[in-house]
Amino acid sequence: MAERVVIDPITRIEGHLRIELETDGQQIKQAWSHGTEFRGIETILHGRDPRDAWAFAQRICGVCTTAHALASITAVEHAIEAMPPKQALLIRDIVCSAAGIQDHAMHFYHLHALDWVNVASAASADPAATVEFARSIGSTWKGNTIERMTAVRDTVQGILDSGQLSIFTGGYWNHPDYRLPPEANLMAVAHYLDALEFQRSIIRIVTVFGGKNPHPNFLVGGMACSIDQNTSESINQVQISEIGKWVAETLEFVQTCYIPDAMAIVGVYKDYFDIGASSPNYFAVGMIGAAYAGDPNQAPRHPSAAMSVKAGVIFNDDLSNVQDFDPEKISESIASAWYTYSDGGTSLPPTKGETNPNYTGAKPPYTWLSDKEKYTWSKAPRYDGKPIQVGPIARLLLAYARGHARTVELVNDAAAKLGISLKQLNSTAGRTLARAVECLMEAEMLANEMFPAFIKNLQGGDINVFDQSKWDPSSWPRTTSGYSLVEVARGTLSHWVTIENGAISRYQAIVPSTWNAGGRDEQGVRGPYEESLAGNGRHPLHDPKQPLEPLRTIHSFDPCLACAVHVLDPDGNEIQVVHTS
Ligand code: NFE
Repeated sequence: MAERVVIDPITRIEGHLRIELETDGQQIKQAWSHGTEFRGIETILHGRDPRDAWAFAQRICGVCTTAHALASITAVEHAIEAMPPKQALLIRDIVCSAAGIQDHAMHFYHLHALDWVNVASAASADPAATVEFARSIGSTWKGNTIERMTAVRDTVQGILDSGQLSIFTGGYWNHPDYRLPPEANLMAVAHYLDALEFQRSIIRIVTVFGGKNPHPNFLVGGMACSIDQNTSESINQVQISEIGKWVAETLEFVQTCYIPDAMAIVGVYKDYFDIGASSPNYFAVGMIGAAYAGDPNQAPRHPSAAMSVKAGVIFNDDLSNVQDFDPEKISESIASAWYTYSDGGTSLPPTKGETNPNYTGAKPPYTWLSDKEKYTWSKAPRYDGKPIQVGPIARLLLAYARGHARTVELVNDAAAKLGISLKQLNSTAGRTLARAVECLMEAEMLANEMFPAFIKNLQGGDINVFDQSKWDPSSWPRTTSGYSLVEVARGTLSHWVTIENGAISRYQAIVPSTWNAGGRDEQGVRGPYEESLAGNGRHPLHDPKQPLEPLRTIHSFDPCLACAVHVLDPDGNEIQVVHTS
């Protein structure tokens, strides 16, 4: 008999994602993805000066603030035909990369690793054997010392002895499907702590160029940072050499710590390459960091390694037939979302998009939302009417299909080591692996291409980071519109703006987590989160009281529901309600 299971909230941060499941035995048969908070930042933007939009739009999220600011200024620049200087665009690439790498590392270690790593087990590990284990998986991370492992083991033991698990409270530490030996668990917990330090360190790159983080400063027409190598008030030689060190540290961390850890973990949980397959359609406009003002089929505004892969769409897992990307095929369905459209329909393209909230769900505190047609605050974006997976997996598959040499090399190497096929990348473990591989390529692009190009330009005397020719609204058309497509950590982010008489009259953001978290459309076709859990009726769920397996799968998308839903927060006749933390 079908049993109902509710997991709410589902993430450690951005906690307004709820998953409702129907199971039979130990298998998931049906799934619904719910964004349970309306935010409506787009509405706040109406009537404002488009040059200020980035500062509001970046408040869509507390994680990918840089991503939204960048998408916003790029959309506005498209509308008013502003062209930032090359050095400003390069600084944006550097900032975007630093933020993207931080985001991926933070996701792997702090938001996902404990789905696979048992912290409690780490207390029984032998530190010397742990160092040996790290060596055996190819980790040459400088933190792999007996002293460090001993200290971390003692810390974990101290936490367990205190009975207060602090940041590790709420884990399902007695779940039978934690498979790593104690030494692997201790190594991973040590790296979890090291990654906290790493992500704090790398984000200083954003802080220097953007003035602060989160919510760094941007500028329509350029960047808000002035550069003068010889003055203390500007970005100067001291800061530039510090950034050089952080860039090198970043590559070192990803190469010696993140990649070996990710490979080792997905290697132990190899059956997860056959679990969690989702909607087999993908698109991307390039590699992570690619940023287009308008149609990605036009030549990019500046050379960027991230844009060396041409935008494209893959349907039905068919990598042999990549189709051209057409922004006009994007629409957002509200068939399952608590909104109305003024034409009475359920689907609109973003250029005509609307954000009219209309909650028709159960009165809180509710127990079950999925028995109504509308059940979420997340719209359901569609491309050519189809649900699309966006994110590292989409970018990796597109780059592979397009023959991008480094991608082909890394993917083939990982697949050979793990004994998996390319098709198996559409899975829980595949999305996690794709993120790690992509992070390595992004760190390589940052260290080997973007930062050296910035330095070379500086050496040539190029310190121009702002073009003011389109700053004054009198230089803009009376009515104009524009959009951006930017590849950020969780997938393709697009902002769409219409400007009338110098003020914003329409603003829409279609966000990576909206693509992945959205619900069913007019045809009843599930969104990617839902499909990953209910697609084949065989997704495991061993114990409804400890829903570790569906958490692994949903976390593999790196959900951010603050972004997805872009003000109302109800609490939650299920058989089981699980509160995760
Ligand atoms: Ni709130 Fe975001 C990213 C954006 S959401 S984290 O990356 O845009 O999917």
